Amino acid sequence: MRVLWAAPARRRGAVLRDCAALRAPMASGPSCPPVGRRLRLKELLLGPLLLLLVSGLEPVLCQKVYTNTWAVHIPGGQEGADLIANKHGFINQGHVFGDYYHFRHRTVVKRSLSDHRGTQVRLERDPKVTWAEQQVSKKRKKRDVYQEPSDPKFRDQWYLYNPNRRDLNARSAWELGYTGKGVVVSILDDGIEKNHPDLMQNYDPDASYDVNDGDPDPQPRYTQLNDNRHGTRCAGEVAAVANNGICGVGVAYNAKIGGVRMLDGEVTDMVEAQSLSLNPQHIDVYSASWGPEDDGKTVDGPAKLAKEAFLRGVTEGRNGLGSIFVWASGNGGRELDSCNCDGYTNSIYTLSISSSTQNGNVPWYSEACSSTLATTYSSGNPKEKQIVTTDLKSKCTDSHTGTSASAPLAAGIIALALEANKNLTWRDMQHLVVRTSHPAHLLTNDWRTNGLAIHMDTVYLMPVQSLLWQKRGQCEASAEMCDHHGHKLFTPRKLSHWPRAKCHTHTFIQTEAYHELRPSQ
Ligand SMILES: [Ca+2]
Ligand SMILES: [Ca+2]
Ligand SMILES: [Ca+2]
Ligand SMILES: [Ca+2]
Repeated sequence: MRVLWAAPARRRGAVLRDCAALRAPMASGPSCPPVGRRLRLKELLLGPLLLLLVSGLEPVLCQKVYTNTWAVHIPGGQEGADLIANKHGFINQGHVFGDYYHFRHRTVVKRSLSDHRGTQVRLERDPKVTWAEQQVSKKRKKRDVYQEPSDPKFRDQWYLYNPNRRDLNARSAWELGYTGKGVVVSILDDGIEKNHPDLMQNYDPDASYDVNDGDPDPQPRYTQLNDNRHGTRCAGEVAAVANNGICGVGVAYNAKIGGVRMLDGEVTDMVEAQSLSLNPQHIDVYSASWGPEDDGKTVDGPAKLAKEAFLRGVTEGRNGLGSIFVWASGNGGRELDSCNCDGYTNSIYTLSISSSTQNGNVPWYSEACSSTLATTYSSGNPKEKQIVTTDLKSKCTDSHTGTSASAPLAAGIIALALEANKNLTWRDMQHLVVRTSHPAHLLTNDWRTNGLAIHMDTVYLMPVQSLLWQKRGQCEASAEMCDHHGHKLFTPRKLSHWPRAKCHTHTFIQTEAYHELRPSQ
């Protein structure tokens, strides 16, 4: 049984469930910027998301990103250049000017942090070649002036940008030119209205599939009660198109968006696995707003194939950087359900996202648990505003709710960070989310300092608002604190350094785990 995490009704016991579901380096310039410039960059990047970006960019700011293309100088004409290209494993992509040619190597990876010395030397040593240089990717920004989206419902998207600063501060990222370009997000749900006028332009068929019917078209099944609107609503939060005169905008309004129709039928282990592993070299972020029953009694999680899909996703997806799985933490607060008993949110491979209301309260449906990594806005009491997004039948709604609405907002924010730095691993992203999350005005009585206190204070002292909020335990379930080879990622000695509370020590351990999992570069 899988439950959709949208729109839980306020009446006791009336949690809505869908019956169908019962089932920059920047790429680096030539050299490391001087300290002064780095500081200015840092100042520029102040701001919630921007903190996210800073943390992501700093390690690579001085690193070159090598492409699989070479500029080669070969006197004597095109035919000779073709022969040289062939001889050294290149394709001649054409003539630039004079005797310069654009070569692309057949086997060298597209982007790499190290140069391909052997290929370079072989080219240079070829007597017909007078000069050759492996091309380095350079970051160039269009010098557009930022203009606020003109969409009619943008003003109602209080959580994206708000003069009172109770927002996700998406505008700071947009102002820097980050809008999700080149990033692909897929919503695993009950389908996506691909021809919705506010989604069509960003719709990506390669990030979409209909697992329920076994065809490539994820169009939702239409019913009188619009039961299958959930996926379309989640999709608009990520990537509704900007400045088209329709509805509002997505957080990452230039990202590509797809949908997998997988909740409108029997949900089996295989259906979940097939959805979680769709096109992992193309899709960057998978967003799921569903899970086991939120009834306070169910303990359930991914079975054999779905587990395997998560593992393959993080190890093989995105050319080894790892697929990013964003998960809604669940709506069982009223039933005292715990998201720690939900094997999807508590998997170390998912970024589990909870909700805060417009006024900064913990919503009545929110489940308190330590596997929650961060919080974004969503619905609250009847007087608080809800989420504006695309709706079935080409409509626009201002009443998307629950943790279902929070996870796609996080997926959109993650898409912005990925645009800024494509080289972030799945694990880097979890760290960015935790370290850059910020209490802002969130009202809750269970704030505690955790093992990451030092990092959190650094973030907290900066004059910024928060993009994602950290709250509560911040630890993953201890049973999961192993790497995928089953090796323990912490030792009792480390535990004893942080005796404050069980949960908090786990946060610290997660950091340790990160260092062990991080690929050595
Ligand atoms: Ca279909
Ligand atoms: Ca729009
Ligand atoms: Ca739950
Ligand atoms: Ca998780």
